[in-house]
Amino acid sequence: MHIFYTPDHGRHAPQFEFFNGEQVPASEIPMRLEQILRVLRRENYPLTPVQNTPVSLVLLDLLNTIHAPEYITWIQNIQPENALYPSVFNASGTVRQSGHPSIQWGNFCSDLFTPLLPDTWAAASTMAQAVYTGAERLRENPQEIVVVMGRPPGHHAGRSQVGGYCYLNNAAVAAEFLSRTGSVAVLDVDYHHGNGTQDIFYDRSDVITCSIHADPVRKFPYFAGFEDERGIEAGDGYNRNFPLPPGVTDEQYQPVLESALKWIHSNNPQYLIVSLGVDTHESDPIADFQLSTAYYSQMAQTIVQLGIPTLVVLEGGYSTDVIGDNVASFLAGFNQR
Ligand code: OKP
Ligand code: ZN
Repeated sequence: MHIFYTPDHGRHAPQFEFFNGEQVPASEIPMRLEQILRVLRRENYPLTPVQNTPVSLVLLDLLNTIHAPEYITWIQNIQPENALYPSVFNASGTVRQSGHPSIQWGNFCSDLFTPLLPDTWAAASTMAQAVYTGAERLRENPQEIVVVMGRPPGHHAGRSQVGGYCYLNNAAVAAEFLSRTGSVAVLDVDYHHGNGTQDIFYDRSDVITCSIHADPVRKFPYFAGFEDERGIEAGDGYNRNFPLPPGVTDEQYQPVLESALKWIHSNNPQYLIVSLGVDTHESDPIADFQLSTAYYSQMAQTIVQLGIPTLVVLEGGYSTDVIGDNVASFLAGFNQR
């Protein structure tokens, strides 16, 4: 196993978010990764830092492929002095360059949970760089499980619409890169539907996408993640969603995971990317599944049985008391050091 992490993640530290007009404390905070790293160090996992450096040309090319280039150019150049929230959401579907640069956040950001802070680009591009580094590592060492622990997360960042604490789709960076060598499957086990990843690969068959999550009829991202979303054009038949009711237990989750993996296996991908969110845990403050810490080992054991070269990327998980134990339980399921 090889674990990369982003030591500079703390530069992105949102203070609050808005839910239904109310200001509430932010959930996607530096303490999440600090707790994970504390537990992994305690368990003597070797950890490789990926430092913040100017974004590499290869990463920029990958980002411009998976996201609208207008978005990447804008987020790279805007230098907000304070937390930037959209004032007007552009729902027209057409990016408009006119107006004050800060107003243009409304072209891309879809909610009030995802402020753009002065150092958001630094942190988000470093996480994307770490995931790209992990994907390269996996391509050279396919027998090794490669893990990237960093933040902010990415699976809600779509081609040109971002949100849900996500700015750059880290898993999609890896999927796009690896798809140039062989076909890729993305399995998203975060509590929330991976709508950004689905969006980016919706019309493609060389990257198949599959998400197990809370039914969007009651939970974020609300407008995507339904069972009947199967892909379009060349991607028709290459996306699967498994929406679930509240209160899902280990015993109820396991057969759903097996169905998802059976579908992935039937497509014979050369690489597997796991979008790992541990907000499915029973103690998560913003979610309502009932998975136990011990179950994450079983989840990983079930995934590893596929025998596909695997990259694990951190997404959500908001119970800072147990997030480290949950991630460590998952990694222990691979039986690799
Ligand atoms: C990001 B990831 C509660 C509302 C928060 C946004 C959830 C974003 C989840 N204050 N809704 O998938 O874990
Ligand atoms: Zn989540």
